[in-house]
Amino acid sequence: MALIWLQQTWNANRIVITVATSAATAAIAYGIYKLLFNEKEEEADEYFESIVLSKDPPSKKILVIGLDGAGKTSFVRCFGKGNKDGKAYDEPRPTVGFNVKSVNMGSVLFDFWDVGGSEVCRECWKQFLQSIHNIVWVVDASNRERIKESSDALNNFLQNDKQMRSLLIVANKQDCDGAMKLSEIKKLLQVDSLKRDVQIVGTQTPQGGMRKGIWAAYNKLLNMP
Ligand SMILES: Nc1nc2c(ncn2[C@@H]2O[C@H](COP(=O)(O)OP(=O)(O)OP(=O)(O)O)[C@@H](O)[C@H]2O)c(=O)[nH]1
Ligand SMILES: [Mg+2]
Repeated sequence: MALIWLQQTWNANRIVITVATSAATAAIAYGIYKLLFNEKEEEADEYFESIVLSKDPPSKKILVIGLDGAGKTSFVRCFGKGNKDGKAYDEPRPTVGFNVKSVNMGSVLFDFWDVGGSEVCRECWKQFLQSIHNIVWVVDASNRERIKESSDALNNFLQNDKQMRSLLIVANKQDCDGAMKLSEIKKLLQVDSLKRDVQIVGTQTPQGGMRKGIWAAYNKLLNMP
């Protein structure tokens, strides 16, 4: 009896030891694999903390337009060094008229012309075309109901731009449930056939929340003709 008990205990212990050894071996192998082949991806500097500001950089004038509530003012506010705790601004109010924000981004000074998106303001968008280099179109990626309105407003507006300036589409509110992906937004905005440089970036700029895509947007704007 005692012999059988001893044998069973010995067998059970052997199983435990074998499982523990296998787990430890797998963990060590995974650690070595991560170390050798899976380097940590560099996180984007969404707060521009690594930017070295220069004196009197050349300016680039950007027109920021799109439907009301898309997040234009929120997007523009994300540019500039710092504001990591998000306390610099209150919840944005609808823009009546326009705001200009000049921000030193190191090798370039961005002049953002952020114009309101209400129907009245839309009438004025074309007045800003004269002096600007690039156009940013902000769209609320979480609002399917207004995507057709956004597409119509964009394509109507672009007819005024005979210089065919480069266009950056900012698919904002990617943090929201059901936000449309970039390929879908591009299709629904009907920009694939435009005879101009069109780029797109996904962003999120919630008030006081985690921002994303601003670093990517900055790099695109920097390199746009
Ligand atoms: N969840 C979420 N909310 C956002 C985001 N960006 C902006 N908002 C909110 O959307 C609302 C409208 O943002 P604004 O930046 O004022 O939009 P706008 O395009 O400037 O609007 P107008 O000035 O009226 O043309 C505000 O309540 C913002 O806090 C985002 O990425 N995610
Ligand atoms: Mg605004």
